[in-house]
Amino acid sequence: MDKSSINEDVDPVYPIAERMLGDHKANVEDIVKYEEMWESSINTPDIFFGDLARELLSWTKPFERVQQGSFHEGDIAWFLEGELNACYNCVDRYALETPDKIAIIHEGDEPENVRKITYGELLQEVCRLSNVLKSMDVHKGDKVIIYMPMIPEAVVAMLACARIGAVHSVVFAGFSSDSLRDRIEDCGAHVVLTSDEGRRGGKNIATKLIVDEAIKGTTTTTSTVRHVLVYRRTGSDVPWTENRDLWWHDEMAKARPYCPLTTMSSEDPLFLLYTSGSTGTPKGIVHTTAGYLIGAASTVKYVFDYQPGDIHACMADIGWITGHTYIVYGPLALGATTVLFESTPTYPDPSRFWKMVEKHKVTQFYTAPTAIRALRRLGDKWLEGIDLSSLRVIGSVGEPINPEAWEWYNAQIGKGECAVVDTYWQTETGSIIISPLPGVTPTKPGSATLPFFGIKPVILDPQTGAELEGNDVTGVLAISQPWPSMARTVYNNHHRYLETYLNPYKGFYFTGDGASRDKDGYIWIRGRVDDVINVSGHRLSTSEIESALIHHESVAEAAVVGGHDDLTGQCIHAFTTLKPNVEISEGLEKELSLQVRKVIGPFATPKRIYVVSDLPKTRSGKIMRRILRKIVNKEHDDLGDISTLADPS
Ligand code: 6R9
Repeated sequence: MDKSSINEDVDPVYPIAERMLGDHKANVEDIVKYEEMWESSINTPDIFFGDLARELLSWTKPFERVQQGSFHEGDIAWFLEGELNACYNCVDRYALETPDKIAIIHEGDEPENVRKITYGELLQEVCRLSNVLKSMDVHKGDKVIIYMPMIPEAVVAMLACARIGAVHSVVFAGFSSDSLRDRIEDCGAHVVLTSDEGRRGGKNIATKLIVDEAIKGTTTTTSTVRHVLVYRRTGSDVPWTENRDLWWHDEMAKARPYCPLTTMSSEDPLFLLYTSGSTGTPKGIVHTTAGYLIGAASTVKYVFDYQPGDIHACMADIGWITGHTYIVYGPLALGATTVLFESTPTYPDPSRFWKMVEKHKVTQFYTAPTAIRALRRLGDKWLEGIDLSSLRVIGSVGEPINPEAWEWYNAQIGKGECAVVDTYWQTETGSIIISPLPGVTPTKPGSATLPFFGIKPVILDPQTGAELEGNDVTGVLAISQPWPSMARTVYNNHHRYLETYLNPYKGFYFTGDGASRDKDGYIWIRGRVDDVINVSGHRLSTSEIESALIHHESVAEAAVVGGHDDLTGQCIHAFTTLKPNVEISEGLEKELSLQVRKVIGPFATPKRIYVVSDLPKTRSGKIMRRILRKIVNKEHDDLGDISTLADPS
């Protein structure tokens, strides 16, 4: 984040939040009540979360102990001995009570294509698909890959897995076949759910073709995909492998619209989601059933101040954690109506989001700073004549939001009458961990403000690991006690879980982000302190991009660093050296860029590729990315200590 543009000295501002009051009663009355609740969530978590878990979830067998385990041991577990089913909690109980209530509003790629699905219909669809999965020999604990566009069937797929205890792993449909293959192999899935094609921004996306390519290249014997279930979205011709590929509609037509629920223990895994870390291959983050659901449901209730009748619209993709928690599990666990958006903020024009808010009378709207910045730049004329008065809470997530974007969002979208929630969290935290509460927390543009219930943030000295107490401190952000929705492990690699999150600072969960606590105790997130780059809220590791480049036949070495970008927050700068006897050819940079797109996906395309004669290295041969980072961010005068450089010139 550009530090020059933020001002921590501003006094906290109480949001007008008139719309919080109106017909609705806020879920937390005021800041004093918040403080009381937060204290009790920290000091007596067994009581606080025990009560919350009984209030928000339905159990087939009550839990006997609220929590056990510690950061020291890495053996955290919540709601022990309890049994429940996530699908029952998100679908059945509302289908029984209010079958005609709309569960999902699907706003298709073309604005006129809107589909509404009731809780009653959702239950039938989920049951049918659960039976189809069973007929494909999917059992409790098996992994299922979902590689689908933003259509209701993708949500049905997640819930059907949850119903029968299969562990879904949704892969963002912007990932390449190589990335998809890595994920299929890592989790050993036998079944992939996809569509013939996707539609986004008026263009077709060849999802089935990418799945075919991913499977063709599979190398291990354990991950041989037995079946690909294909939903017909566009009707285009797609290649077909007899016996392996099955049409969704054919199989669904054969299946019974009721499927019994599989009982799950609180700590049974609900899903895997791959995310980039600072080293090596992506990690399969494991979330468990009860703790994750509590985090999802309670943050929709408190951070988005959910009230019955609300229309909750999260603009993320279900391939990312934000889509899991705030399109699917959180809103549905509360019986809300959730909006599933298939298109882009600028298709067919930049009024798309706002016309959608008006059309569906959206009450909670949640998007990323990149989208806010882009729409702000395109001008306010795209807002003219559109009624946004249904909105009460507008949220931001994924990267630091600069105060100018915050102010625009507040004034132009919230009209100064909505609560603006800058929500900080991660794939690993499962749900929001630092955020204002609507109508309760005084806000400061650019600060995620105060911790959610059960979260005790600390700022540590990055070198010594000592806790920096009091206010006005800057360091790395860690959390000092376990909370229900935190990831439990990295799939098949608990060692990596410990090494990444719990061992860097013993006794703490390490977020990987830098942060300050200002004079009022407010948290300001400074961005990643590891080798993770955040482009438009998409998390990428520098080493993944480097290894994609090194696979190119001409490249000898590669070093990737994040540069500042006004629109996307960060952007990718890639430095490469060529193998001996390879000449720089015309179009080489383009070729290297294509290489990254092919290996990872289009969203990982470097903004700049520099072919250089040498990279700055220490005498022991380590590439000094720190220096490259300063160069791309135009901080030449402040290269820091370069005494260890082998060749300072
Ligand atoms: C939910 C999500 C996590 C990383 C995280 C941090 C950045 C997310 C933020 C934010 C500043 C916010 N991040 N929210 N930075 N302010 N409100 O985005 O998960 O994809 O795992 O990314 O995103 O750097 O560590 P994920």
